[in-house]
Amino acid sequence: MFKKILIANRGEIALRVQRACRELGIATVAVHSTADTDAMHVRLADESVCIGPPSARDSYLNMPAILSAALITGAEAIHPGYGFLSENATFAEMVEAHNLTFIGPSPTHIRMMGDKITAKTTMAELGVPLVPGSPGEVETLEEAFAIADKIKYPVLIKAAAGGGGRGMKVAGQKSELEAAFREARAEAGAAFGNNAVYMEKYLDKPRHIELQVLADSHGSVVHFGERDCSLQRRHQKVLEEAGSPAITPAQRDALGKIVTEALQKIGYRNAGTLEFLYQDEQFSFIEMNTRLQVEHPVSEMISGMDLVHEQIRIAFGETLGYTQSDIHLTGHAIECRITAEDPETFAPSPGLVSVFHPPGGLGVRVDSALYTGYRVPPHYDSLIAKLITYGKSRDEAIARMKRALREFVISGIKTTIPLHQRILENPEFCAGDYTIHWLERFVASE
Ligand code: MV4
Repeated sequence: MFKKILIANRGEIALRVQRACRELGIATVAVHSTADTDAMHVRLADESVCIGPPSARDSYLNMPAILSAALITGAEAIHPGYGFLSENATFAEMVEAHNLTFIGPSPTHIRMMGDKITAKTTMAELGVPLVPGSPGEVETLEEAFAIADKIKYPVLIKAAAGGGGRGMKVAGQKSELEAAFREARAEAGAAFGNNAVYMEKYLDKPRHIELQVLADSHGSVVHFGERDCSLQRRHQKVLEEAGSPAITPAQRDALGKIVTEALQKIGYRNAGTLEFLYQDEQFSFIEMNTRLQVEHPVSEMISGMDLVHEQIRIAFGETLGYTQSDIHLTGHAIECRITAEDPETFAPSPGLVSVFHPPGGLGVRVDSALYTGYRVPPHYDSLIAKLITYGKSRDEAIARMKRALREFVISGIKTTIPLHQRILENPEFCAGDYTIHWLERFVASE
């Protein structure tokens, strides 16, 4: 096994990876910006290296500084966490070029899935269902009109380099297509330096359902069921659950079989998540994420597996050592993402945490890098804690979440705990009756 791993991240996910390393007997190297000198991930690591000033560009995205930190500390592998460099194929290549191991997929697969058009054409060839749309890039307005006539309005123009909703334009009818096409292209070019766009039929009330997979470097691929991530605000996930209240075990098994066979055919390795839209009993693949995701704990809770532990073993070249029939998904898990934001206006609320008292008890997990006296810096993502509850049933997980949210004390800064409390009191949420539009309407109606 690796003796030492560098964790190229901060906050709760840096702690999450450190915990897995500690349990595997692997020493950890933290990297940090000058704004994170007092951060928990620095305090708990075996060693730490300052890699630059507060701006993420100059620190957590600074590839030469991170590689140097790995080389001077004698780390053998780098875990990128999520965000930052986690889906940067060039970084993965640089890691390998320095004879270090990137704990994640191959640069080729990161690049393949980073281009949404290549991701979709690859999956389509492998028999994964897609939304009706353009077979690839839409290069001209004439082409756009022809495809829209075929798939019928409303249609959506998406950026090939996009994802997470950036650079998307809806055309409800023919008269709106020209503007949507031009705007999507211009925005994609400006935001990503790549103006390639594609087109899909616009689904008006889907759920966002994603499938968690793991693959070893010897051709074994398994899945851990789905997560329902429909509760989002401005393309930011707010609450996730495993499994989806809308999916039956038979649907899960059928989708899991298609996806694991597809990934085996392309030789995918390490953790991955396939995103689907689910509407009218149909799954449509939209994107694949080639990293560990924020919401991975809900899959861990229902499977009893440590996904980070598995990522590290896989990166070292070990075999999974189990098959799909060894994975038993039981019960239900919910994650509330708690951010340092005003729960009504969503204005950022960094600053001094005067009291941090996390909840506990049966079926409660808190992934957070906060502590009493910590100052939440203004430079990074506002996620400060993930509260995860597990129950034998969805109702039990909900009851535990309400109880845990009442116990949770974070003073000195504003947090979204009150928003989560209101969601959990809502009859539609409790009935599992929601789509990707539910949360925006809920927030607006309050
Ligand atoms: C869609 C869609 C409707 N129809 N594609 C937004 C982010 C990106 N991952 C995909 N997105 C969407 N793609 C088709 N063909 C609606 C969305 C969408 C969305 C998806 C998941 C979760 C929240 C969302 C909020 C608005 C739009």
